[in-house]
Amino acid sequence: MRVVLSEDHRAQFPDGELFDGTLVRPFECPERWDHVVAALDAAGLDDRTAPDLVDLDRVQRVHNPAYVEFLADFWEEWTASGRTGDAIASMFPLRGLRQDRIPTDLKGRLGYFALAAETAITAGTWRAASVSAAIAQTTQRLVAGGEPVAFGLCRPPGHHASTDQFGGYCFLNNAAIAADGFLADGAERVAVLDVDFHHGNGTQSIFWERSDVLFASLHGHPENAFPYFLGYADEVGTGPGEGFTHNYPMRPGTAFDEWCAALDNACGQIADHRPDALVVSLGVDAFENDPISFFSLTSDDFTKVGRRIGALEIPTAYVMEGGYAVAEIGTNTVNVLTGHNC
Ligand code: SP5
Ligand code: ZN
Repeated sequence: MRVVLSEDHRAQFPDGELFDGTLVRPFECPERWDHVVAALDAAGLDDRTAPDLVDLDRVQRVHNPAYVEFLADFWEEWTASGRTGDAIASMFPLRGLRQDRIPTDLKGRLGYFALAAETAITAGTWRAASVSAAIAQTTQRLVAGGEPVAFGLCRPPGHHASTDQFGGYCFLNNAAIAADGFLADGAERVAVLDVDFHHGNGTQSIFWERSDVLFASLHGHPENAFPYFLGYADEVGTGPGEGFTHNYPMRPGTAFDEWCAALDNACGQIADHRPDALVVSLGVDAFENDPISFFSLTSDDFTKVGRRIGALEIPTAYVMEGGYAVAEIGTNTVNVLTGHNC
C-alpha cells in the first residue's frame, strides 16, 4: 500500500488548546504522526511517497477563495500588528449577528472564519495545513491512477473544516478535497465514509446539496459530543443532495457490536451508491482509551473495520483524521490499513 506523508506537519503545533478553562498541551500533537509512522514501519508498510505541491485551484473548488487567502496570509498580518502569541478566536457571527459582512480588523476576521475556539492559528499553520491538503491530493491521484488503495498521513486533520471555517483542529478539508479530486479526474460518483469519533460537519456541509458525493458518518451523538451542532440522524441532505447524507450518532459507551452494525448499514448505502472511488476519513478516536472520546472500540476491532471497508472492493483513499490516545494511534491506524487488504 502506498503511503503519502511529509515532515512538514511539525509546523502545526500551537502552544495551547483551550480546554476546561485553561490552555493545555494540544491533543492534536506532532507525536501522533511519529507513532503512526513507527507502526507503519513495524507492519512493513514502507512504500512511502512525498506529496506533490498543493494544487490551490483544486483546493478552491472546495474552499471559499477568501478563506484560503485568510489562512495563507493571516500569520504575517498577525505578527506585523505586533502580536507574538498564537491566535485564538473569541467572537463569532452567531445568532442575531450579521453573517454577511467580513470585518476588516484581524480579530474580527479570525472570528468570522472560526468554528471553535480550541484551535489556535500559529506560525506554521498554513504551511502544515496546505501540505496536509497536498497529501490528500497526492493520495487521491495515486488511487485515480490505478492504485487500489492508498493512505495519506494527513496532519492537521480536515473533516471539521467547512468551505470557509476552521476548527476542531482542522483548516482544509482533506477528505473533501480528495473526494472532489476524484470528480475532477472523471469519477461520476464518490463516497466519503467518516469513521472518526467526531461528526464530519465540514465534509457534510460541503456536499450537503450534492448527489454525486455520498457522505456517511459514524460519531458521538451531537447532544453529547463535539461538534455539538451537527450530526443528528435526521440530517439527510437537501435538494439534489437529499438522501446522500447518512448520519449514525451513537451514545456514550457504545461498543463495537453496535458501532459495527452502523458501519454495515453505512457500507450498504455506499455500495448502493456504486461509487467509482471511496474516501475514508480515518480517525481512530473511537478507541476505548481515547482521552476526549467515549466509544469503546479495541485495537483488534480496528482490523475488522478495515476488513469491512476492503470488502466493498472500491478504489479507496484513506486520509488521517483524529485519534488522541497517542501510544495506540499507530497500532489502531495500521490495523485498519492491514485489515483492508485481508
Ligand atoms: C479531527 C478531530 O478529531 N477533532 C476533534 C476536535 C475536538 N475538539 C474539542 C475537544 C473537546 C473535548 N471535550 C471532551 C471532554 C472529555 N472529558
Ligand atoms: Zn475526531
